[in-house]
Amino acid sequence: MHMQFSKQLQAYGHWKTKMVQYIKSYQEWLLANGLNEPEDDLRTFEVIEALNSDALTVAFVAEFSRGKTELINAIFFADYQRRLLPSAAGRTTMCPTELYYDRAADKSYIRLLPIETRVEETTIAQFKQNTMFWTTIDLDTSSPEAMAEAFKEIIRVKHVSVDEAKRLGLYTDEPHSAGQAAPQQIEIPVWRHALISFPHPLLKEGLCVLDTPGLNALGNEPELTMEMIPAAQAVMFILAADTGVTKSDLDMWRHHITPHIKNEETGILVVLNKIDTLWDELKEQAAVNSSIDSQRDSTAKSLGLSDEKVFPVSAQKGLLGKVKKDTALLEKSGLARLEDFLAERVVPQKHSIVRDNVVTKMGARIESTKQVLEGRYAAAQNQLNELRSLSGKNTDVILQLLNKARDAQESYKKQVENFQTSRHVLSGQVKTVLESLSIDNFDKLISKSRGDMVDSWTTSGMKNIMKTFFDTALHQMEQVNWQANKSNELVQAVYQRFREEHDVAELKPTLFSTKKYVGQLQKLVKEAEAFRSSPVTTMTEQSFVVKKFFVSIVSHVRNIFFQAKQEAEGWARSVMTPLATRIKERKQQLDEHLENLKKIKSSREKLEEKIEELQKMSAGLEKQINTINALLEAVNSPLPSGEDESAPAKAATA
Ligand SMILES: Nc1nc2c(ncn2[C@@H]2O[C@H](COP(=O)(O)OP(=O)(O)O)[C@@H](O)[C@H]2O)c(=O)[nH]1
Ligand SMILES: [Mg+2]
Repeated sequence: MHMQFSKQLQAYGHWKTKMVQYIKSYQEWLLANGLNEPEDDLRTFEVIEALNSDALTVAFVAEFSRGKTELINAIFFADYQRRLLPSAAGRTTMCPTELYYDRAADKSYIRLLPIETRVEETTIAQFKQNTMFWTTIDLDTSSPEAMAEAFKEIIRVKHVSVDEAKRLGLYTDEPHSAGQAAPQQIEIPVWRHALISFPHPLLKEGLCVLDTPGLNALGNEPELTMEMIPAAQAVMFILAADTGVTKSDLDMWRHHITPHIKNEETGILVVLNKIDTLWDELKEQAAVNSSIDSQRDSTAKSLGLSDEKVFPVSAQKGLLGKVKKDTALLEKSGLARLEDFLAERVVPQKHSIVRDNVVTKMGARIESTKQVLEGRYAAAQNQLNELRSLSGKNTDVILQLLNKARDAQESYKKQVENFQTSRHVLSGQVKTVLESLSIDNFDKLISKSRGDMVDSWTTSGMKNIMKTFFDTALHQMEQVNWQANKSNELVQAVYQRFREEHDVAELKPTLFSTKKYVGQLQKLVKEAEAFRSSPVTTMTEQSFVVKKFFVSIVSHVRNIFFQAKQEAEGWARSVMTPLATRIKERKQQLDEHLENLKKIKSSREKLEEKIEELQKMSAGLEKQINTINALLEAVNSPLPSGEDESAPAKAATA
C-alpha cells in the first residue's frame, strides 16, 4: 500500500547515499594512491552532484476538476490527516506547482512567481536561478492547518482590465464574441508558478510532485508541456468517472501525453478517478463492479489502451480511508493498486536510469583503476620471478638483465614519442568537432529564425520556421557526428597501435557520439509539432503563445547543443588519459626495475630484501584489487528491496 511506495523510495534514497559514499571514498583513495587525474576528478564531482540533487518527479496532468490535487493529497500527503493542498469544486485557477524539499537550502517555503513575468522572454527555468524574482512565504511546518492555510495563496486570483489580460496572453476576444458583451474585468491568477519546499519524508527522499492546471487552459505555458512534463519520471493522466472522456480530455491526451508514450524514461499512468460516483448502496457490489469495469473499458478504448493500463480509483475516498484509518474504504478506493504501480515500476525505472548514468560515468574509470592495479601486480610478479631466478647466479647474469632493462627503457622512449605525435594529431581533429558545436553558430541560427518570425506571425508561417529551425539544428548535429566519427577512427587507430606496442589487450577507448542528442532533437521535433497543432496554439492569441513557444524551444535546443559541447570537451580531454596513465606506470616500473637490479649488483644481500619487498607489495595490491572489485559490484548492484535496506555495505576502502 502506501508504505510500499515510500519504502521503495527510501531504498532508492538509501542507494544514492551509499553510492555517494562509495564514490567519495574511491576518490579519496585515488588521491591517497596518486592515481587521480584532474579531468576525471571533475567528472566524479559531477556524478556526486547529480546523485545529491537527483529528484523523482511525478507530474499530474488533466483537465481542471478531474481530481489531480485531491489525488496528490491522497497518495502523498494523507499522513497530515487532512486535505493539504487546496482542492475545490469548479475551476480552481491554480498555477503549476512543484512540491519538493530544497535540500541545498534546507528550508521550508512557498515561492511564487508573479503572473506579470509572463511577458518576459526569460524561461521559468531561468527565473528559478534567482530567488529575487519570486515572492517567498515562510512555511510553518509545525501545523498542518497553518500549512494548508498558506497553500491557499497559490490559488489566489485578481481582477484586471481586458487590456492587461490580453497583454499577459490570458484573454482573447474570440470565445466571447458570440453574442456576449465583452467583460470589463477579467479574473486572472496572481501567480504564474509556485515552488513549495517542506520536509515531508517522501520529499526529503527526493520526490518532486508537479501539479498542473488544465493544459488546455488559456495561458498554458509551452515550457510546462515541452520541458517539465517530458522530464518527469511518471505522468499521471487523470479522467473522471462523472464526466467520462470528453473532447477536451481527448485533445489533451493526443497533444500532450501521447508524444511521450514511446519515451521509455517516462511512465504514463492513466487514472479513472471519482469511481465513488458509481457506488450505489442499493445495488449489489457485483453490479457496481461491473459498471466500473465497463467505464474502465470504454475509457481504455477511447484512448487506444488496454484495460489494465487504466486505474480506477476514488481519490476522495482513498484520502478519507487513510485519514479515518478505514481499511475497507481505502481498499475500495483502488488507491493501493496505483501506489503499488508507482512503487514497482516507477521507482526501479528511475533507479536503473540513474544507475546507468553512474555506471557510464564512473564504471570505465573504476575499470581503468582496476587495470592499473592489475598491471602493477603483474609487473611485481614478473620482477619477483626474475629476482628469484637470480639467487645463486653470478654477476654476469645480473649484467645481462641490466642490459635488457636499459634496452626496454630505450624502446619505451620511442613509444612515448609515438604517443605524443598521435595525441597531437588527435587534438587537431577534435578541434573541428568542437568548432561544429560552437554556440556562436547556434546563436546565429536563432537570430535568423527570429527575424523570419517577425514576418510570419501566424500558425502556418510558424510551421515553416520551426521546420527550417529543426532541420538546420539536426543537420548541424549530424555534421558534428560526422566529425566525431573521424575522431573516433583516429582514436581507435591510436589505441590499436598502443595495444600492440604495450601488450595491453584490454585497453579500449570511449568513443564520442551525438546519437543521444540527435534523439533528443527528434523527440523535441515531435513534441513541438504536437504542441503547435494543439487547440491552445490554434485558438489562443497567436503572438503570445507563438513567442513563448519559440523561446521555450530555442532554449531547449540550445541546451542540447550546450550539453553535447560539454560532453565533447570532456571527452576530448580524457580520451587519451588511460594511455597516458599506462605510460606513466610503465615508466615507473622500468625505473624501479633498473634501480633494483643496480642495487643487487652492488650488494648481493639486497636480493632477499627486494624479494621480500615485492612480496609485500603484491599482497597489498591484491587487497586493493579486492576493494575495487567490491566497488564495481556495488555500483552495478540492483536496488535493494525495501526489506533489507540496512544490508551492510560491501565495499570498504583499503
Ligand atoms: N466524488 C469525488 N469527487 C472528487 C474526487 N476527487 C476529487 N473530487 C472533487 O472534484 C473537485 C475537483 O478536485 P481537484 O482535486 O481540485 O481537481 P483538479 O482541478 O484536477 O486539481 C473537488 O470538488 C473534489 O472534491 C473523487 O475521487 N470522488
Ligand atoms: Mg488542482
